[in-house]
Amino acid sequence: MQELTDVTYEVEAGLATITIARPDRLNAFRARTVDELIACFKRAWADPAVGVVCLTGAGERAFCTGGDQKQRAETGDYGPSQSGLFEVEALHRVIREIPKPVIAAVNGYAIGGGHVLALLCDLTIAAEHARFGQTGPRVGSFDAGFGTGYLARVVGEKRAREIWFLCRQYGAADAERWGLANRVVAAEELAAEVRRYADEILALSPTALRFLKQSFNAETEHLGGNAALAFSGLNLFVETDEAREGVRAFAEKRPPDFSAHRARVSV
Ligand code: S0N
Repeated sequence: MQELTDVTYEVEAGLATITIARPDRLNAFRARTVDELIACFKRAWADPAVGVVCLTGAGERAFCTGGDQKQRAETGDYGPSQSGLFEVEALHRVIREIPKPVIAAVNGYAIGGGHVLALLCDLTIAAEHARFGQTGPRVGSFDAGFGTGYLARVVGEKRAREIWFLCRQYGAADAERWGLANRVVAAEELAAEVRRYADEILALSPTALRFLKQSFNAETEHLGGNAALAFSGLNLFVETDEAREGVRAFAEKRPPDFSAHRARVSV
């Protein structure tokens, strides 16, 4: 595995913890971050000493705030990657496909693509100050694969549509009530609660857990096809003036003005 710069990886007593370590950008991911996350998930998959994986963010402010908008404003993309591709779709797949339970420890903002990462984890434990939400329609992006279809499975259609159509933020209590979080704890209790969940899981049959995870996944596997379509659409959309207005507005710390682009959906 290449040297880790954006992510840390540690294993303790059966629990692998993968931490996005870019706190100065509220743990937003660039292409390299995504490569490293995939490599860490595969390492946890292959390690017989690991039975549970925890995904979290460094510091106290953020789990992950999605794609790195500053990088995007600077270079028009998410920076270099090993393959030349921005492998977010592959990251989504490996979180689903690793045959070991994945726990999101949401220690602050889970926003945009970061919200989708938390959503895709098997279980979510949130700190009381966690904030959940999507921002794509404000910043010129969308995740119309698992980010819509699986979200609707988890929270229901009306709530999923509200999350995407209003781009609001929701607190941990709402997230627990809506089924986005299994449990909410005080920030200082988050790591201990993840450890307790992991220890209970580690006492169980890994083969039974593998079959169960694959069975749960089978019910929503068709959404992978939607995801492929959605990312194809997104790759085209991000080249438009409409999407660029979202990127520019974030960089300039002002609200976006999409009014000139309404004609596109009025045909
Ligand atoms: C998280 C928010 C709400 C926090 O607000 P708050 O508390 O007021 O803090 P800030 O002062 O705003 O933030 C502190 C510093 O952190 C930087 N920062 C925050 N988020 C990001 C980010 N995502 N990228 C880069 N930097 C970030 C701030 O700029 C600030 O820095 P300084 O102090 O220098 O000003 C608020 O920060 C917020 O709304 N953040 C943006 C969230 C967001 O819109 N994320 C992106 C959403 N879209 C995606 O994730 C999609 C990407 C994707 O999945 C994709 C996949 C495949 C192909 C293409 C794409 C694509 O979209 O292009």
